Amino acid sequence: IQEPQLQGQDVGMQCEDDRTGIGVETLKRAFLDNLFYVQGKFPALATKHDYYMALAYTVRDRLLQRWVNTAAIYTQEGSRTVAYLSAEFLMGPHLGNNLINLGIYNQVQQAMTELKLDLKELLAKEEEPGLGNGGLGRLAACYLDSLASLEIPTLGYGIRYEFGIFDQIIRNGWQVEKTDKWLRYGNPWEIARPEWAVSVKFGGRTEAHKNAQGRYQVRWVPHKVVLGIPYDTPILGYKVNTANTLRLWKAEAPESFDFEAFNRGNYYGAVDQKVTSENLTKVLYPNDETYEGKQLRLEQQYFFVSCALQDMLRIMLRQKLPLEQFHEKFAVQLNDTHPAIAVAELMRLLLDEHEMDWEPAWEITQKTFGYTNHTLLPEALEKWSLKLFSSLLPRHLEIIYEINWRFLEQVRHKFGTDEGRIGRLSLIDENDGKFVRMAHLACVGSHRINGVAELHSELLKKTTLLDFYEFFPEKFTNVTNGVTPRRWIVLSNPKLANLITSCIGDSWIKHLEDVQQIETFAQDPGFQKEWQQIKRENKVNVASILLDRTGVKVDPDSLFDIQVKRIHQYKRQHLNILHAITLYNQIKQNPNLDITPRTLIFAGKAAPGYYIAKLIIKLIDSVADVVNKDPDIGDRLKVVFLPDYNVKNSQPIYPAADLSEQISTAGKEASGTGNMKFAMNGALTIGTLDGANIEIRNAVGAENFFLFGLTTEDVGALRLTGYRPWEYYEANPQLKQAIDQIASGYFSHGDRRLFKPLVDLLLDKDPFMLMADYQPYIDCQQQVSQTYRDRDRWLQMSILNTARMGKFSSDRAIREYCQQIWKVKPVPVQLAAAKTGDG
Ligand code: AZC
Repeated sequence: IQEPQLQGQDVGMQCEDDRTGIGVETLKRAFLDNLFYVQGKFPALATKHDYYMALAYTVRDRLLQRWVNTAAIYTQEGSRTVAYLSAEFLMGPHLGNNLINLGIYNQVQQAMTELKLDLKELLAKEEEPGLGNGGLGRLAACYLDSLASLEIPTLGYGIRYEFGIFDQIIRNGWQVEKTDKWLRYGNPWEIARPEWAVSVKFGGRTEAHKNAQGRYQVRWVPHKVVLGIPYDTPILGYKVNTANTLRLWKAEAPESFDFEAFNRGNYYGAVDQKVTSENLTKVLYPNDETYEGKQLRLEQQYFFVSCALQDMLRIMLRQKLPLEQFHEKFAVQLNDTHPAIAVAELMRLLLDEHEMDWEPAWEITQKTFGYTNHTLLPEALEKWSLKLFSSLLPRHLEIIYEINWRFLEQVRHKFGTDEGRIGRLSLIDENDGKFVRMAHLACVGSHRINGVAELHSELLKKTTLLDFYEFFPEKFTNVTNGVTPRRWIVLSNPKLANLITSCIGDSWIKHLEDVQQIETFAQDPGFQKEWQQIKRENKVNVASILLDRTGVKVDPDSLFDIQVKRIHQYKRQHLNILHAITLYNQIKQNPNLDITPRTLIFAGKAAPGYYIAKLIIKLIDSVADVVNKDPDIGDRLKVVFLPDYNVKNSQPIYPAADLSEQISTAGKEASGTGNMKFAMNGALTIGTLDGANIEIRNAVGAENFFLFGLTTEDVGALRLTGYRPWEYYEANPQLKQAIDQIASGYFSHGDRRLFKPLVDLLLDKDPFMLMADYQPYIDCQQQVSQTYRDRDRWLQMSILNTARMGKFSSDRAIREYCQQIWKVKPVPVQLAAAKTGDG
């Protein structure tokens, strides 16, 4: 089928009508129209969900005008485009964000009020697409927002998991996982594009054949073929006309019904192929920073990467661009190693399907890719056994061998035959079985390699990727992470946003450096009072959420001390809980103790197979149970675990924090992004010199940051000289008491076995050095409590934190990617230009 050529004059609307207008009356009419014609309901029968859907479609109509125009301009201009490849996109609810970016939040709120509806209630109805685990997936979402806001042509490519990250419930203190059926009631934000489906091959074998010119080529004869169907979601930038595309792929069987099997009388067999094909994109693997060597996971990775690259080739052909210009048309970013197979797949497409020679194909490939590493944890380094790899991707293994052979030749040329070095650099790990090392493939196949904070990028060069750094130092760079102020301030903390805007105007929303201007108000009593009032209202809001979801009543005037993130030993939620136990014991020993009242709030999911992480949740819940019920303690200390942490539930949390817990073992947290969200919203940080904490502290000033603990060098040195955790335990009565209580069943109704694995780990190996950092942490927390009592001082510190966080906008990060890695420029979209076709 010939695709029609898009003409500028065919798209766009001439006048404000019900699909584009943004006046309150127009919005009301359009909303009721959608309720009737899309949901098939009239107000008397409509549910809250119907109203949500009607509003979502009303907003989507307004996005579509911009989306279609954006596509038209990119097509007309053949714009250089960023392709962000990520197995995870943790987008969060779309409606609120789209209202902000369209600049129609207030009008829509008024329209709903006039219709006797509450916009907040409708926003709450949206089921978020939880298509990611945590850090890396949420970063991808912030980056899409900034790319659109900066008018950079972008395609986000990923997987349309039918079930995203599990819903967490807490039963008797334990995490229980529930399937996330986010598509159950339909998804108004996506549009399926079956006309752009592609085929993806798996398994089978390769064979040589002669092409038309009599040249030998390789042909891949697969064992099975799966269809990839793209589902597109518009990603609108903030107050611009740019609406980019998030393109997620769903797997389907090429022929959903096997008539031969059916005619043989095998009805179930007839649908079998459909079922197995669709399993491919059924569920997101819920592991955060540990890879699982599962076949289905490799299938998912190859599936979406192949779909994405084939889609890019289709776009090139449609725009009549020669394939030799692939790297000029697309800058492809690999979000960690999950899409690293793209290096071999692009080679295969160019060599086998488009009959290019090796050298030009390899040059194009290397110029196309950039690779971002997100963790130094060894258990996250993906490697696939040769057996699995060759059975699933036989042609790719051949290509990887060839890449490896040529690469190691260059290594020999540069360093001579240093077999140790060659073994360490090889794409094939032969130490203990044979594996394909995906990080090595990504490094060799990319022209840039970056970490996500200064310390992390330095450590990559010194440790994990040292040999690669020595071989091609020019590839290495750093881009410190950032987060979008649209979702994480404007949408999450509207009161604070309004206060800032009333003082300095609203330029800060696009240029977060401008928020610095509020520094002049840091000591202004009137401004401080309003600042404090807003924080208190945000805390009252979270207090009511906590009461509603956990039954625990907390005092909004207490210090809100919050740690929200995935549960991981290196993030040390258990160090935080040791502080809780210490405070508890101090009050028990001295019932009249005048301490700063605190509310400790935890939230986060544990990987379902990560036993110690689940036990840490159980410990938090158990300590909470004892502390919260003890009449001696009263309002001086409360501990709460808020279930089911996700983007939606996190939005009210950051604005309500007084203290942000960023207490990972130094050298383990690549960057962190929650640390940024908290500080932007005026929380002070208690943290180690790890990840982006270091840069946050430099930005806000050491005097406005609570620092404690071992440095990365200390951790290394201590490990070398012999770390003996039990010595800290023996020498410190407070620490000993806390550990002994956990061990003796004080928090577990006398059950001594329950927490034994955790206690043994801490006293024996303590791989994350809690014992060494305990006393410095407790001392630092004491300082926090003291400072909190000086309200003016605290408020000033809080204001200065927000004021100095400009650097941590994802807009800054994306500008750096554009300059250092992608070499791509903005392409502004004018609605009028696309209409008349004269742009
Ligand atoms: C996370 C890092 O742990 C976190 O420090 C960082 O801020 C975030 O990425 C974004 O860069 N890593 C992951 O989510 N997952 C993996 C596999 O690293």
